[in-house]
Amino acid sequence: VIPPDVTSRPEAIAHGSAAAIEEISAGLLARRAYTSPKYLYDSLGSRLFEAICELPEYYPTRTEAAIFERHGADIARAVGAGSTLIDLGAGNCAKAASLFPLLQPAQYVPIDISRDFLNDAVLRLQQRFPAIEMTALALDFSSAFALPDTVRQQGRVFFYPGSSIGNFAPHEAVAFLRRLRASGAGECSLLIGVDLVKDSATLDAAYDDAIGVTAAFNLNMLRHVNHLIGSDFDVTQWQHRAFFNAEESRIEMHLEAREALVVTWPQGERHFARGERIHTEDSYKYTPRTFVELLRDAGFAATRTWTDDAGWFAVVHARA
Ligand code: AVI
Repeated sequence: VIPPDVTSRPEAIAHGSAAAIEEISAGLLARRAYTSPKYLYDSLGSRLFEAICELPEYYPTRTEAAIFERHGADIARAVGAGSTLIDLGAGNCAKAASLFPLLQPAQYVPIDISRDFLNDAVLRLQQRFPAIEMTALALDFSSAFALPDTVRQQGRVFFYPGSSIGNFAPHEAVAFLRRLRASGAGECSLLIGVDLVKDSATLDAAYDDAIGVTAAFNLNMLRHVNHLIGSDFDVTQWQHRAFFNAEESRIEMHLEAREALVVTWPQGERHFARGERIHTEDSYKYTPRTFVELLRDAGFAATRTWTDDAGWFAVVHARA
């Protein structure tokens, strides 16, 4: 199966809106059907992703944490104390909060699309860390955004952990990082986690775990799409497929039809042959060199990279 044209995937569309319906329909009707990976994340999908992070096969979360544990002092020196830590996709803010004692930011700026979730998390965090000024921003940082004046200008550090950058195609990642640099308005830096190329058996297992949590995460997208566009996907007719595409240096996730079937929704219908797939996510894997090149392309230089002993994951600090 040839992957879909990822360049044509718009990323900044509100869920359930007419634009979302149009976007999902276009993907389902494309010659090689695809959906944007953002539709993996309804409330069940987000909880399934949290469960993925605890799986023995899914090494990125714990490997990144181990790098911060081991090289924390060095990373903190590179970032500098008294920074303005801008947390992209902060969620419950737990990852950044675990680094506060180490990084000692003067201001913490968590950004997430979910306002209620964010406000609750920040209220609790402010009580634990009263000395850190906190400014929560509910916005979609995947499209262009401007930081308000309440965000301090000096020492801005964009924090983007978890290798979420891997869910962008490389050219999209460059465009995204360039936009970040522009919204940093002047001197800023980036503290970012990135998953590295490794043997394909390890990669395949991380995205196709033995107890089927990742399969459930992928299949749940069909229920989310049913909810958003009124389609009649039957999840029992589909199976999870995930594999490393070495040529493209990415894990691909697909849903594959177990039998010939038809899916209908108010704006369209699509026949799927047995074995036909919907491409649901890419997760690009880099080498330290290819990732530093990508950062340079985006205007970030003077990088420092820390990895684990096995070279499975990297944390990179780069200056704009
Ligand atoms: C969020 N993102 C970094 C995950 C990844 O590894 O690409 C999403 C994921 N998809 C399947 N498992 C995890």
